[in-house]
Amino acid sequence: MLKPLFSVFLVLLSFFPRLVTAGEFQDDLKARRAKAMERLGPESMLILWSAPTRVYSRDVDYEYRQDSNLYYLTGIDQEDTTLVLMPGNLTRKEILFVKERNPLREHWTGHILSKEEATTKSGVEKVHLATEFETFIHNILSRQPYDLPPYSSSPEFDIFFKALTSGRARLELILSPKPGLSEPLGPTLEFANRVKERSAGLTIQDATDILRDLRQVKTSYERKVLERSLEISNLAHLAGMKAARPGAYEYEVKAAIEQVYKSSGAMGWGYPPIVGSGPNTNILHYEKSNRRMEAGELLLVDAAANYEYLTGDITRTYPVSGTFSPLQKDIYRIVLAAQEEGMKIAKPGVKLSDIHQKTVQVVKDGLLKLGLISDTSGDQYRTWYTHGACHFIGMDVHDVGDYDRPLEPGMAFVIEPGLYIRDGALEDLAKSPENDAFSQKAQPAFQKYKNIGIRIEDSFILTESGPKQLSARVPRTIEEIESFMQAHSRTNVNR
Ligand SMILES: [Mn+2]
Repeated sequence: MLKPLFSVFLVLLSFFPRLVTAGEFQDDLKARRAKAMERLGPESMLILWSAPTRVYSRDVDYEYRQDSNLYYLTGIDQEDTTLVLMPGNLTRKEILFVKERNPLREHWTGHILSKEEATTKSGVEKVHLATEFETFIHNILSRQPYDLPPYSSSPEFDIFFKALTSGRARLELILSPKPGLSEPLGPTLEFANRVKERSAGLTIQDATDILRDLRQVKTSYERKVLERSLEISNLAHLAGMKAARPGAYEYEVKAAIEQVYKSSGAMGWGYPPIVGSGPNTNILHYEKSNRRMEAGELLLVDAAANYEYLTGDITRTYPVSGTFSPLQKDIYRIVLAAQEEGMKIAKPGVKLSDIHQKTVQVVKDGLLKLGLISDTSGDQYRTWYTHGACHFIGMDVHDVGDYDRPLEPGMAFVIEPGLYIRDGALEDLAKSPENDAFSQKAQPAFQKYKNIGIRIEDSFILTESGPKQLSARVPRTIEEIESFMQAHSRTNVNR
């Protein structure tokens, strides 16, 4: 009886892509570029480059990952792509440069977009070959039209050219984050410097904030894709929980998670899955996943898929044997309460730092009761609560966003308090009489709770009617987790 039902579910899932049509994505890309151009103004030119390919070893590359900003404005995930926006132009406001098709190269490494295909994908009408970019820039900066008939008197580029003449023109590039003084400049800064030396009348500006501000508020198209991305991540977490059991290796859980990503049409992970058992629950970005988990231990899993360039962020910590020990429950309850209090205040007008502060209050009270801190007025809690509770999510798991900007509908973020009773934390405290006293006082509680690391993380999108928890399908409370783990333990014959 279950089988037909399951196939109905699969059929329903396969309908999903039709909810998000190709045309809808292009319309959204056009709207994003229009908004970017509004911010840029008519006297500026924005140039965005694609991400480089990266060598894994010898002649094998890593899987290609497009630059988030370029993908945000073009939807093109091919290397050697450049987007130019010139909002002041009459018709050529958007210009794309793509690499040339090459049958032999395509025989080896796959299809290269034709100019027509690049237009279909991105909605950008004017497409040139990447090899033309140098001439294009040279022409524009010398106030020579490009791609117009010879001796044409078209005013196509007039606004930008006049701005160049009068010294008001701006070249907008992504110049952040800036490299350190002894680090190489990187291609964008080098380009900026070359332009500066050759072209007067042009101010070079950092467009980072323009893209940041746009990406911070998700479009309705992005909201749909992000929801789908998190649906996949939810299923992946459930699969991971089913694979966890005493005697299993961390990588078995990791494999179960990634299997769901790949078989659901996601590109893969949005960040490498963190699957840490026992003492490894205390390693924030643990990547090895080669330890065998033992009965009675906790497993911390922080994982989410990259689906169509949108990534959520979910963490669950659960007992591999199916039941929390009383000591594990003590810590778990604090983290859960902190998260729930944080969730209560996640509303428009609030800042992510307010939510973090709310979690800090709850954590301080809880730690004091367990004897892990002796004073709630200072920073003792930071010994065990070592990171912030909130960050934005989106194209990047720690997405761009202005943290001083109050929350508004369309913003997506996580709430992820965590407590890590890790070896060495008390010894690491700066030497002072106060810290020595604290360390001494906390020692018995530390011995009791040591090696317990717990983080609970959920992804949210703020909608017009309040926050929507996109990871709600993954068991989160002690009761939910225990009943799920027990229902799916290996001893259950119906598994
Ligand atoms: Mn996170």
